[in-house]
Amino acid sequence: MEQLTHKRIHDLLLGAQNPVLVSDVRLDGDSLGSAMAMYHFLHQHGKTSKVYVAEPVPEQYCFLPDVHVCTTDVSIFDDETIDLIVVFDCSEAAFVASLVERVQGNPIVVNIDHHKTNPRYGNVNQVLVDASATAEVVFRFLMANNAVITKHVSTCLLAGLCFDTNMFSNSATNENALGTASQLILHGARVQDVIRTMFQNRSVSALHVWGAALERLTDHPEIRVMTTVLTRADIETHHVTDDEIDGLSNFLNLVADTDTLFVLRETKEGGVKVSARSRTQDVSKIASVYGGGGHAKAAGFTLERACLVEREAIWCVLQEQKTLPIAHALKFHEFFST
Ligand SMILES: [Mn+2]
Repeated sequence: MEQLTHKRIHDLLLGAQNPVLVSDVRLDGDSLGSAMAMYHFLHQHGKTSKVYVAEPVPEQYCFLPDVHVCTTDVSIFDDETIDLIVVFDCSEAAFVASLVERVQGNPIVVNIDHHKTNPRYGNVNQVLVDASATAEVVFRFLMANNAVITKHVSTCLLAGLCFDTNMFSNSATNENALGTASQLILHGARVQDVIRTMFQNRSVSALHVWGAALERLTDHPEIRVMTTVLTRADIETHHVTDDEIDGLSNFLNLVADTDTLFVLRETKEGGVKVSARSRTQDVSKIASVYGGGGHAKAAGFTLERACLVEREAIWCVLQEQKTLPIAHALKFHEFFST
């Protein structure tokens, strides 16, 4: 089935007159790298495609070849000649629907992903949950179709793979991830650029914010959970973007002596975003209960109309006029055994 779908997507891509590639609504190294790899694949075949991103591409990704072709202009979808929309690394059906709706014609939607929570919203779905990254799904697509893997394609895919495996350190890292990376390096991926850009370029301000989060780490040893928080004040005083602090959960997950880790941070929109990472628990369960999603070992959700407050040295969630310590607010004891 996987091979058939790879071939079907190949036919659709090469037959399309006006294909548009779409990154996840929350842009990251994997959704962007995968979309850009496909852009280069199409380019090799003499086809131009547009690449839509819901937010501007962060500075750190400017090393990706031709990444400037990405556009945040949603009006590109007001075009009845669009006949194919390929979405990468995105589980949010509503986001995709909002884009597809704008097209007057009847484009085919191809959904390429690896998230367990992907609802299979496409006309064609290639959701491979055993893949460590969508970049690996794209790599498997290229191999299945005997495509020539160029330097540009390799660099884009390696960026995706390195991002999702946190540089081959998290539990998504398996032999396939390492095997794929090795193939990509053989095909000329700019490995040093990828590593440097993704992991070695934290600004002093970003590290100060990490420092605040480190100081507030709270241990719940009976359930092997740790939590920490970041407020808007932390983020805004240090002028760091949400994107810059994204790596914090991954970093803590790598170094903290716990099974499961929650990083809570206040969002611009007046909610609290919760990122969960675990070595042993399926955190996608708690994420789905709170309306989020993700993978077994890395998931997230947002508490709407909520903020974080410190009460007698305990960080609490204030929501619907109730102030509860994080462990109570998120009902940890229902999800994690003692
Ligand atoms: Mn991914």
